[in-house]
Amino acid sequence: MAFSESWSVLEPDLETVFSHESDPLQALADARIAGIALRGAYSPEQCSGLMRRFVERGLLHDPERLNPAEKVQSRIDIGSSLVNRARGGLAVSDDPAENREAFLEHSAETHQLFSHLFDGLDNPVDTLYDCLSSLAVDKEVKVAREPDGRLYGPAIFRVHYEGHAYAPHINHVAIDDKLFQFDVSRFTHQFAGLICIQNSVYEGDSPHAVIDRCVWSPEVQEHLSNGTYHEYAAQNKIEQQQIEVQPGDFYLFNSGCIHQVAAVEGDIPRTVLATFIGYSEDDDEIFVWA
Ligand SMILES: O=C(O)CCC(=O)C(=O)O
Ligand SMILES: [Fe+2]
Repeated sequence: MAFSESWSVLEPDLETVFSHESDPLQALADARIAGIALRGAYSPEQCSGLMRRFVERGLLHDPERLNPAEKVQSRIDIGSSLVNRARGGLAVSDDPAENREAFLEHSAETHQLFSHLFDGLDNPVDTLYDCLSSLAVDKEVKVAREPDGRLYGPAIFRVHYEGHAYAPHINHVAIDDKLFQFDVSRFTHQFAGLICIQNSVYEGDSPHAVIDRCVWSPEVQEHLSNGTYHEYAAQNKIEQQQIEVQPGDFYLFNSGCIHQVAAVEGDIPRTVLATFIGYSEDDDEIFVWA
């Protein structure tokens, strides 16, 4: 995969994106562009409404009642996470088949939860899928599913508290996670598609995703594993693009490129609605999951 000279495009609206790129998702797959942002895809008022809803439903701590001495988790997830359930901290067993079953069961519960969680609000998951569909050329965007029709969780809310950071990493179900027992491992490329729900503004600043002009390779992996990636990036003058977003903005990047998010500071949790996206040039389906 080669980068062209034009490492750019974080554009405000669909028209501008398409005037630059006739097939924006292919441009992302080729890592010719850093990412795409569709500003104001979901309304900021609805974002605040969602945060209140999570507290009302007991899914998040009430920020008004938080006891500073009480240590909260550094991240709360609302939804199902494939990697966490199939391989990571929420795996139920050493047996991949059992983990697969547990993930698909949890995903069914997420579909059930999301069927009423947004009552009276705009459905942000629908908004995210609409954004993706509007960018897809001749491909159909759908919730990821196994050959027997069972659905993956459609998206996840990730609520990040003080101290939470993402060190430089990639997300790719085949290359990184080696989850070959799942149909999503068939896709060549993996993207991350998100809606910013709340920024953790602290002293006027908030952390945002930073995408490096660097696709995964075994050499890069060695630096990621050894903790020497920052030196490697500096030595090789790897360009970076910060995707600065406001509540309601949809953003999309190639998660096979090294990316990171700096640590949250202060009491306002950085909250996103997040998905992963499977994309192949020669596949007319685009699968979305979390
Ligand atoms: O929160 C973001 O903007 C990106 C987070 C991320 O890289 C991930 O969840 O893998
Ligand atoms: Fe990531």
